[in-house]
Amino acid sequence: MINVSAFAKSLNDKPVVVFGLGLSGLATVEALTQSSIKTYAWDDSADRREQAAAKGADIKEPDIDVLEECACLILSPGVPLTHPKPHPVVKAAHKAGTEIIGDIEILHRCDHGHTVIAITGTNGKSTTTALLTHVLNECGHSAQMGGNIGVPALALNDDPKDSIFVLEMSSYQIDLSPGFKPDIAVLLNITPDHIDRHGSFENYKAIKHRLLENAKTPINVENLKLPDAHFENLPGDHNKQNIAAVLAVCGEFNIPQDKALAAVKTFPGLPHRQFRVRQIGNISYINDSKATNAEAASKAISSYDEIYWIVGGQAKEGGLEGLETFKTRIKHAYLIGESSPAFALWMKMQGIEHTLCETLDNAVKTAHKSAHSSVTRHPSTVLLSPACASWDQFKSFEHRGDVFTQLVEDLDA
Ligand code: UMA
Repeated sequence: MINVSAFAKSLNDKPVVVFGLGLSGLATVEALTQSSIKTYAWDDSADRREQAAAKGADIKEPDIDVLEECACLILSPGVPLTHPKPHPVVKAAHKAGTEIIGDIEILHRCDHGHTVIAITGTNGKSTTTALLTHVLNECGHSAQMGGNIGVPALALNDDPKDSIFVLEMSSYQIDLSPGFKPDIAVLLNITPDHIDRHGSFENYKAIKHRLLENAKTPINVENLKLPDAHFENLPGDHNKQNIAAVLAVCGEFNIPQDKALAAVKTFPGLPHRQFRVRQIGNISYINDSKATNAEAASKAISSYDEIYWIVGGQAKEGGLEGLETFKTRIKHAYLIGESSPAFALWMKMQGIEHTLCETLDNAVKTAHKSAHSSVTRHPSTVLLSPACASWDQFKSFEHRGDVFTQLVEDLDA
């Protein structure tokens, strides 16, 4: 847990209010109350409110009066700041003249002394964050990962002091970190995503670029020469961009390239990102549930041939646009979720054979059956790479990937 006493001092004895008590909100409450900061907290879920109360928060719905009393509103990244429209608590904070920040801004204001590397981009940021953390640790440094990857920033270990913080930053988190100045910032790529939350692609791009502009050492991977080496046999969705980013950061720590590349080769990969769940005969079952848009799905689809593709969910703007390039790799598609009517139309236009399966359970069983009854003897892949958000049928992409893994493990060999 991060010691937030420096942040506490900056508050001049005023309380703060935490809105949204998910992973990051609850960790924030814990860090704040440990430093004896008077903390109001609210979540629409009663269960979450109870958890925050147990950590010492004062449960109060933040109306204008509460917000006027507070030094700042600490907002969860999942709560709309500007689009599709500001959450009522955001409007109330504006009226009260109360600053709105997120947990990573608090980390920045803590005078913690750790070197901070922030990684952003539309796709590949979790893999790069995990890969870089792995490589730094293998090369004699001490590194921890946090942020969007699932470990809230304030839940990182403050000790040892020489531990490097590698933070995956979503656009939502950057938006809530106006003063955050990382030592190193990495921008991997930008393609349209999260337009619903940022209003336009221009706005989304501007937010991502702000991270680079505020960094002491900015690294824009799109301007780097990508490595020539081949890494096709590594687990996970490694690609040249991840590796270029890792090598560039390692250069800042004077880590020799050959040492960094040797460490890249021992990276085990991340679950839900082109993770091989099982092999039955010459058929691989791949969990790529993290692919929540077409661009991310293209990484997996371009990596395999003879694909039995499970796709669909809550569609992003543009749907499957761009994936037509890979249609010859797809043997059959199995459509799930609310995007099915639109995706079926797209499949028809591309001449891709498809089956409406509605649920993941149906899709896994049907894909398994057709892959095994196929007359070809080529290696083939049952691939969950949905190109969609998961929220129509699942709690999260992790939940969707876990369900897929269980279904695959339950299949008869
Ligand atoms: N809430 C309300 N009222 C509302 C809206 C929300 O009370 O009107 C409450 C919800 O009940 C919930 C909380 O606010 O309890 C929302 O929490 P959250 O969605 O911000 O989620 P956390 O659990 O705090 O997780 C966040 C990140 N979530 C999002 O950005 C949506 C996690 O990224 C991150 O791992 C975690 O902090 C730790 O830093 C997840 C994510 O989906 C993986 N990120 C998006 C992505 O990768 O595309 C950006």
